[in-house]
Parts: sequence; C-alpha cells; structure tokens
Amino acid sequence: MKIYKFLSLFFIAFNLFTLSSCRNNDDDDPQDTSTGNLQIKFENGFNNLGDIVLNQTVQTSAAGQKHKFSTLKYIISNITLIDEGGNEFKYNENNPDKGAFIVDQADAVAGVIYLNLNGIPKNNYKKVKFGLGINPKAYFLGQDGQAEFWAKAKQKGMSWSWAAGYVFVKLEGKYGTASADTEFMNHAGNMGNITANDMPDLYREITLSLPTTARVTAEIRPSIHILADLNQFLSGTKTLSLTTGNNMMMGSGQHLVDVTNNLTTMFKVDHVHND
Ligand SMILES: [Cu+2]
Repeated sequence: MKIYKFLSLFFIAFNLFTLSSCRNNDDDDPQDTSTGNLQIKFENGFNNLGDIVLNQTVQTSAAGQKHKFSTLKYIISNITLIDEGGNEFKYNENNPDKGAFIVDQADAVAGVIYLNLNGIPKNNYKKVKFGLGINPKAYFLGQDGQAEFWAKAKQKGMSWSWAAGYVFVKLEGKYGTASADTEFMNHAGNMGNITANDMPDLYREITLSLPTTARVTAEIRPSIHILADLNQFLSGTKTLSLTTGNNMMMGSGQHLVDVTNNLTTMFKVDHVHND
C-alpha cells in the first residue's frame, strides 16, 4: 500500500514535470514575456509618380493645379499594434517623449523615413494604428510632461508657442496653373486649448491592416513599410484648390480641417518585412 502511494505521487510529479517542460518548448507560450523591436517605414510619394523629391516632383491636382513641396512633415504618435485576437499593445501612449515621432521628408534616405520602436512584446501582429498629430490628452499634460519631444518639435519647426501647441502637419511649397510658382504654407494643428476655445480637433487616428503578419520575436525585427500618397492633399475625398484665401493658413480653419481629413486616408501598408 505504501509503495503504491509513493508510486502515484511519483507519477503525479512526473506528469507535472513533463507538462511544464512542454510549455517551455511551446512557441506560442502565453507566459513568454520576451520582447523585440519593430521598425516602421514611411515613404511619401504621389502614387502615380513615385517618391517625392522636395522642390522637384511636380504633381497636377484633380482641380488642375500644379504643385510641389519644399517642406513635408508630420507628427506620428500613439502607435498601437493589434494582434490576431484583437488585443492592443499601445506603444508609450500619450507620452510624446517616448512615443511621438516627426516624419520629415528632408530626412528621407532613398525615399524612406525610419521609426524604430523597442520593447515590443513577442507576438503576431495583424494591424497597426497610429495618431496623426498629438492627442489633446497628451498636450494637456503640459510642457514639463513632454519636454524632450517639445524641444524636438521646436527644432523641427513643428510647434508654435507652447500656448499655441504643435503643428501636426506642415506642408509648404509652390503652386500655380501654368507652373508651380506661387508660394503656399499649410500648417495644420490644434492651436491651444481646443476644448476651452471650442475649436475643431485635428488629431486623427488611422488603423491599417497588414498584408502579412508582423512576427515580433527577440530575434526577428519586422519592418512595416507604409506608403503615404500625398495626392490625397488636394485630390482626396474632397477636391481642394489652393487660393489666396487659404495658401498661407495656420491652425485649424476649415481648409485645414479639409486637408487633415484628406490626409487621414493617404496611408496604406504596402508590405511587411519579417527578417
Ligand atoms: Cu519595404
């Protein structure tokens, strides 16, 4: 009897041991808390012309206006990765110092601007979501709460005064009918306390499906390659024309609300690299 009891205890212990060793070998182990890195590439172009070269690439809008950019910059923040089960991993949410980036066409290397994220939980991701601009919740944290990013934005010309806030999207260049020779500046963003001033909120969130799963592991750093089609600026959901009334606009006036809405649809994930 005694030996029987001993053997059954031994059997239970052995089973527990094999179960736990099985789990350790399982690749999809939910207990696996390892992290990896992820890269997001932004490639700004006109879908019919390819990459944009500042001061060079000339496009004709749906309304027939020739236009080219001398400055093309926007803020990306609150990047969220969504896995197969719909669970979200939020990368430094509403923490601009760690989670906001400036995509500046002047920084493009062979047409691509690189954002590097680290500490991403190992997982298979199906969608990426991000903010265009800075969430008012983050801005309301105050200047001390984002000193590092504020300094960066200032240096990159992506801020007004602190009281006036961030420039979310900065487009400058030239436009015209026969040739692109008249200057324009469209700086879109939330000026100051939009709630108190009852102004439109230009912060936008964009969700994109990945054509291939991004498999983050300690060894594999996937790269999500996003194309931004700047045709959406003037030839998007709403056809826009630059005029003397809107060619030097800053803040969140109606033209800039329209520009922001058009740009919100310009992104798509072209492909994902898993290597
Ligand atoms: Cu690529």
